[in-house]
Amino acid sequence: MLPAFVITGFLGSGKTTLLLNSAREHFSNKRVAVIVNELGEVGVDGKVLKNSYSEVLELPEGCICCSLHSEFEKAIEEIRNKYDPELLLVETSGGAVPFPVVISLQSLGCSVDGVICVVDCANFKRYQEDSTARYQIGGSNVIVLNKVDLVEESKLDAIEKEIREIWNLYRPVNSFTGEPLYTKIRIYKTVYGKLPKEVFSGAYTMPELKNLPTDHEHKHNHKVINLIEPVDYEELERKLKNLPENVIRVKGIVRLKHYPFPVAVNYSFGYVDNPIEIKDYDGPSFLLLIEN
Ligand SMILES: Nc1nc2c(ncn2[C@@H]2O[C@H](COP(=O)(O)OP(=O)(O)O)[C@@H](O)[C@H]2O)c(=O)[nH]1
Ligand SMILES: [Mg+2]
Repeated sequence: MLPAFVITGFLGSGKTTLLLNSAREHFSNKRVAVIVNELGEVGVDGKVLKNSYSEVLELPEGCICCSLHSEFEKAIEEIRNKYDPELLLVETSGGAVPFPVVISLQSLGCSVDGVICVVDCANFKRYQEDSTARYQIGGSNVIVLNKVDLVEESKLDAIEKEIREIWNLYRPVNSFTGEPLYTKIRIYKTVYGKLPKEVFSGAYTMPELKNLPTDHEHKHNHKVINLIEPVDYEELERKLKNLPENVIRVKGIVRLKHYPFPVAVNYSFGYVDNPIEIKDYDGPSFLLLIEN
């Protein structure tokens, strides 16, 4: 069986960051394949991940938990035949719930050793009312409280308490036996997705799933802005910082004035990240805006 981990969590919570900062170093001697599913027509995370992982398969547009189900299964088969990985990491889109992904993986002979939900502590309030976010928490057995650098210590305890309550309520249960999918969770607090190796080395058992969420919606709109001319980075940063509240996330690959390489731009909930060079990118310059 091919061991697999599913990385779930809301838009901008830090899933790709976790794959870049944590998972890679723990498996430096293994053939690791990554499947990444992003909302939006053009993948950004895939390009960034290719800087660190040799085998990255992107599934842009649509969501692997619903509309892209068969494409996802095809992608797993393709990656296994072509690359014969020793480990598979799947980053789901921020709008996906993990259960159907777990089922697909299991039906294709992968052992799902962990479902890791990355929680954006700085924006926890904004999405705690969202059913997708609750199912993401309930369907996971490892919770990563990320971005703890942006919240006060006292608030973290309250977030952790609330996560445990949500997890208890939203765990899927086997409808025959009434047994919940997971009997315990582990909670880690971190910044930039840095996790100890133990997160990826435990074997987590997963009984057969019966109850799947039905009231899960995809509410985010997105639009793509194509940039014809190279842009001035400071001006771009200023514009990003002054976006209207309903724009919750901006990602893109942009050519800059006075800089030799295209860069990946990442903005979430008011924060602009340091741009990352994408040296071998020769596609168009664009920004993808995701709106609430
Ligand atoms: N301040 C802070 N920013 C973070 C942390 N983790 C991730 N980020 C930033 O949050 C943004 C979204 O991260 P990303 O990994 O792309 O999120 P994803 O959409 O879940 O894959 C990026 O700009 C990251 O650099 C953290 O612990 N603290
Ligand atoms: Mg991502």
